Amino acid sequence: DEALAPAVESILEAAAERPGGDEPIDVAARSLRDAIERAESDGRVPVIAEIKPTSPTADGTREADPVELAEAMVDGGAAALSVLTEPTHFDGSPEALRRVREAVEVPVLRKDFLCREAQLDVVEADLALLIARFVDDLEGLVAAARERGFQPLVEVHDAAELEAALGAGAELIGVNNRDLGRLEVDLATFESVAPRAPEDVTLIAESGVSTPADVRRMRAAGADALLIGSAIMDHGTCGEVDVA
Ligand code: IGP
Repeated sequence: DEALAPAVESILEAAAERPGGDEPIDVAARSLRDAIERAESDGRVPVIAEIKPTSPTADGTREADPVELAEAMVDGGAAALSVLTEPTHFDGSPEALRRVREAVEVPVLRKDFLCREAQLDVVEADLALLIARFVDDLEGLVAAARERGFQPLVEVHDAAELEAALGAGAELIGVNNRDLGRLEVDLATFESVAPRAPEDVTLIAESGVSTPADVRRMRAAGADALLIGSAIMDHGTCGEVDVA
């Protein structure tokens, strides 16, 4: 197993310490699959636009208000949103997600490094990210997320993790083009993993999509939707990438 970047090690240490909620929450989730279908039928590329104040690979922190960003993203055509709730390296917060979800009608993904069931109970969201590499009992956490009404989105980076995600019952799978060892992005990651997924899985290409050519490349490789953070945060709109 390849070593993790030091920043990722420290994110995981912090995540292991983070408390959960006191009792299981119960979410009436907005369907990501419906949101993707709506975008397709309106002729928009299905984009999940991410609100990420900073990250281990960003230079500096963006100060913009999450709710203003969220509204601009939805106006710009985003099918869904992703909000970082990780506090130590991404400047995220559950409170930002709560405010965003209240302000928009599209599905909202909770982007974090969840490792325990009770950590699902911190804030309501439509989708919860579960990173295959970092979750010990993936099948258990997928089931726990569903019991609460969340749609689990399982993140993978290679064929073995894809198998683990499928074995755990994942129906929504994100292929992260960024490898958490060297923190480098390679769009060929999605291209190599996507063809191995069954037809009925919803596949999301994550990370490193920043130009219309990147969008076309991921769509050609079978992406049902694209998760885009930095490129949209830096342009303030989906307009730049929202081309077929
Ligand atoms: C967005 P980008 O390169 O468009 O900013 O990437 C998203 O894929 C990335 O933020 C991400 C992420 C994660 C962040 C993918 N998986 C897991 C935190 C945790």
